[in-house]
Amino acid sequence: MSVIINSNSPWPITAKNHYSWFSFLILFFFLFLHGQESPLAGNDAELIWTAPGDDFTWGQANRYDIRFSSVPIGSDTTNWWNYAQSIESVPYPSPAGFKDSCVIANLSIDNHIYIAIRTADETDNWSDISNIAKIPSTSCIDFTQDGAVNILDALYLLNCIYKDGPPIPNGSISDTNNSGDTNILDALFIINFCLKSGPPPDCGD
Ligand SMILES: [Ca+2]
Ligand SMILES: [Ca+2]
Repeated sequence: MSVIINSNSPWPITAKNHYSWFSFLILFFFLFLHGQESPLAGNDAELIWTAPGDDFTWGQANRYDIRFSSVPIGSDTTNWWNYAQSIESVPYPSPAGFKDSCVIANLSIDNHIYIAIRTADETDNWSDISNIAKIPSTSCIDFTQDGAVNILDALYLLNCIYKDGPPIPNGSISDTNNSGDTNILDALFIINFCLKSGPPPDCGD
């Protein structure tokens, strides 16, 4: 029996910036024992969604197609999808209702990133496009200007505020938590964002 998948809308997908504690330990290993730059090459985002199943909310789908772009999706979703970049390492769909996830590595921090999923059954009946997950730009807190946001940026901010370190680069914001002043809480905001899935900074549109 041919089954049409309706996987585009039962559950929303979410995306969050993701850093593992392993990366955190590696980072400090380099930072304190070798005094080198962070080994993290860019921003990773963890995409989490609920498996839609083979027939709306039950069964098991056959495969996912996950794509992302820095271009807002607009009204022409087909055109957006056709020009969006595919993610190579996607998981095999779990039974309906279970959580699926994947990590998208080395995303640019200079733009908002938009991500969507389509799902197919065993006969390649493809669903419509899911809701759009949005990862905001975080370039305004990349104080080290290395194309990544991590704990080194928090340390840079602390060094600037309390140790007369290098100034905050043009285009960056030191009041990361938007409290009206700059202090250690702004460095903690960055750490919370990078390591504890805290809220992202507001770098504007
Ligand atoms: Ca940085
Ligand atoms: Ca602040």
